[in-house]
Amino acid sequence: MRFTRAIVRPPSRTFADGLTHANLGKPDLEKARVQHATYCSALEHCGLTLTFLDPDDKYPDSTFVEDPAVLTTHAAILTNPGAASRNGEVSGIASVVSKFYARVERVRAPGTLEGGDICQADDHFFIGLSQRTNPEGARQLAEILAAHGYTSSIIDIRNATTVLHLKTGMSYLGDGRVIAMEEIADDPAFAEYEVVRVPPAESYAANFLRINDHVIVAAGFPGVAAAVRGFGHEIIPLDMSEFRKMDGSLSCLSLRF
Ligand code: CIR
Repeated sequence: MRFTRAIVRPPSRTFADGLTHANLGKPDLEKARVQHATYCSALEHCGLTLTFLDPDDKYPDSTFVEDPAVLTTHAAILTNPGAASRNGEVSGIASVVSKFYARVERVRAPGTLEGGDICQADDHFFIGLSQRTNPEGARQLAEILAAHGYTSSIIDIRNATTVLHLKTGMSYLGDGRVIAMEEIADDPAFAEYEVVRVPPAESYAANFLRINDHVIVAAGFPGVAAAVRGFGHEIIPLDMSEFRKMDGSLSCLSLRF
């Protein structure tokens, strides 16, 4: 799967007021802006053309653009975020997504779903059931994906206390390989995949981004970096400290398509 574009939105002045359970302290906005700019340069280095949305003070979590939409080659799907404070982010994302996709689908109430719970593995999608994505939201997405020729499976992370979204704890590296934190590594949905387990001390790095010929990883997690390199990938390590304080990881900061 090759990507050519991504949508990003720099953190707003209200960034530190967003939702978080990380207990890592208040993020430094200036540092977050620098980390975001470095992240954008990394995406460009991977060959992506970026569309920048303006920071939106009304929505402190809106820099995490991954959650209000799911973009695939054949379909764009707007989500219905389970976090009430984030639900209004969808309309802003809808206007930009409709510039690139002729037809845009939607997950509707009572279904809720956030993009962080959706992990694409070639023509298959893992859909996480979480505090943000409910069974009805998952059902609607699976139906939309099936109509566009994709298969999907459900992974229930509602009891995995340390994981906000499915992709907080796993990523797809390509070539049938999943890298996942201990809490979800044994899920039956991965039965036909090669699973590389991430020990608890490095679980933050289970969220990485395979983009074309590169893999962007969170800096400071040598085990995950070595595992990814071991499969022959060139890695780009990025400092994510300020986004981590707000429960955000690498994938959350962009919509790639
Ligand atoms: C939230 O709680 O919604 C944000 N503070 C973090 C969202 C992270 N997004 C993602 O994992 N896709």
